[in-house]
Amino acid sequence: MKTKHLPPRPSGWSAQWFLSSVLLLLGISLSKDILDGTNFQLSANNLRLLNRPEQFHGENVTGPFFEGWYYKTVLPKAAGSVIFIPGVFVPKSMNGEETTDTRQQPHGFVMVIRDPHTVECLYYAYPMSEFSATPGTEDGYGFTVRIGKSTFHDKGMELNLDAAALVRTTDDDTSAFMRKALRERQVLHPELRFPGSEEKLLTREWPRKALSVRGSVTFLDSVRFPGSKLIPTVMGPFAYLPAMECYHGLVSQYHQTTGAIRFETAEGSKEHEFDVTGGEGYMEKDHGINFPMNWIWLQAGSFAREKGSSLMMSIADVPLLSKKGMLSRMVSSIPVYGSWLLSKFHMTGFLVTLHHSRTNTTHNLSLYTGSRIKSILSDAYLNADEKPMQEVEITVTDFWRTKKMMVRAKRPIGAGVPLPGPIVEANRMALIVEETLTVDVDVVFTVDGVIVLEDSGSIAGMEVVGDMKSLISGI
Ligand SMILES: *[C@@H]1O[C@H](CO)[C@@H](O)[C@H](O)[C@H]1NC(C)=O
Ligand SMILES: *[C@@H]1O[C@H](CO)[C@@H](O)[C@H](O)[C@H]1NC(C)=O
Ligand SMILES: CC(=O)N[C@H]1CO[C@H](CO)[C@@H](O)[C@@H]1O
Repeated sequence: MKTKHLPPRPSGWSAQWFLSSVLLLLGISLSKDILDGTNFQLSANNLRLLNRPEQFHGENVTGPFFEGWYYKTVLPKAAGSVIFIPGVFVPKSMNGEETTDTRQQPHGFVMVIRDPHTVECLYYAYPMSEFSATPGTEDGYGFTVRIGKSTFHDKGMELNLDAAALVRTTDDDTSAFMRKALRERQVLHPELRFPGSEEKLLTREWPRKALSVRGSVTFLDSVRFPGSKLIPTVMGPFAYLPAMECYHGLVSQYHQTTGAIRFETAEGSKEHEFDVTGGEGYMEKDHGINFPMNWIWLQAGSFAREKGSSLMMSIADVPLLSKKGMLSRMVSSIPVYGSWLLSKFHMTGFLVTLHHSRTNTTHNLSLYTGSRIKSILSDAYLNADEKPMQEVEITVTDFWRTKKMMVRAKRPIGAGVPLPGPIVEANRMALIVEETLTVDVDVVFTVDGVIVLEDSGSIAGMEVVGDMKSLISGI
């Protein structure tokens, strides 16, 4: 007779083992910041604003903390784009140490980048007393952020940025960033080692100009991300974890724009004016304590055939233990295996959303929907004008393998604008990413082998940051 009546010990044991591992992991991710002794308030805000990714999450929060709203406006006929990033940065407490470096103090900022007529990222800084954020009332969605004399909200922005508030990037900062960007490119594209290639691979230094910005832009017919209980934001169920390092929010997948943006010299004469009536826009945001280690981010609208469609892809190496935390110090102190073990505590997360305008559907091929990134291929070559180009091809399928998306992004190397971001190790805002504003993107999206969208977007934005080998090996 076979003894089948007793629950077999080994599997009972492994179920317990499994359960406690899951609980341990959950405990680690929930409590790592509590163990760090910081950002308790941030976790509380994250839970309170679970369904409101567009809102300010920094009320009463101690540093390190950052939050930024990304407003992209594409000019009519996709002739270029202008991007505004209002936000706030709070470094971790310096224990009374004094600093005269604005980017190392708590401050509000507005970053401005544009193409054509590109200049270096204009960085307007304001004391915290000139930053305020209020939740909107209308259907519980609206929000307003005021920085200095400018206002940013869900239906547009009123711009009034004085050249006097500009803070320049230091030469040290610039050259440190250039060296890092070059190193990363050489690792990713060893095939571009032809004579003179170093120079061709370099990030360009853009002219510096003291400019003021005035004007206003109004958004029409914003397409929001359709949330639900399980997927309250584009982060999906991850939105319920209150202590992640970085949260992403999709505020407007697509909208149309009216208005004008005028750039002036410090003396007040017109430098350039962009008419944005008939333009298109997109808005997302980020907040948290740190950026991911390595990431690819791509956002494309302005599709040639299916106007109103919009694609967002974000693939990032996400640490599960904060580097300075007690647990990661404990793990890394384990002899021999410590640093290897610590390197296992990260995962490659990805968010992929495609709003398809003709069918008014948002397709969601993010990690939490069970989707898979089949491949990330990258290639670099010289085009007919001897200009170095980078091509990144990403293929994603959904859980049932019925939906398939192939995205091919093509961008000129070294034509992006270096942007500041929070650098936790340095406890300040410093150049962290080069954003390319002139990316061509081909998308083929099929359902059950039938083509739903086959189109090309232009004036897309793209960032490729950090160790791509590690990112790709994690998928
Ligand atoms: C922030 O602090 C103020 C004053 O202590 C308090 O009234 C307010 O409720 C706090 N806000 C949050 C979100 O905790
Ligand atoms: C698209 O669908 C959403 C609901 O998911 C609806 O609120 C909106 O009005 C629709 N837009 C159009 C243009 O039909
Ligand atoms: C497979 C899946 O869960 N897809 C969902 C992704 O998120 C969008 C927006 O909330 C939903 O509409 C999809 O059903």
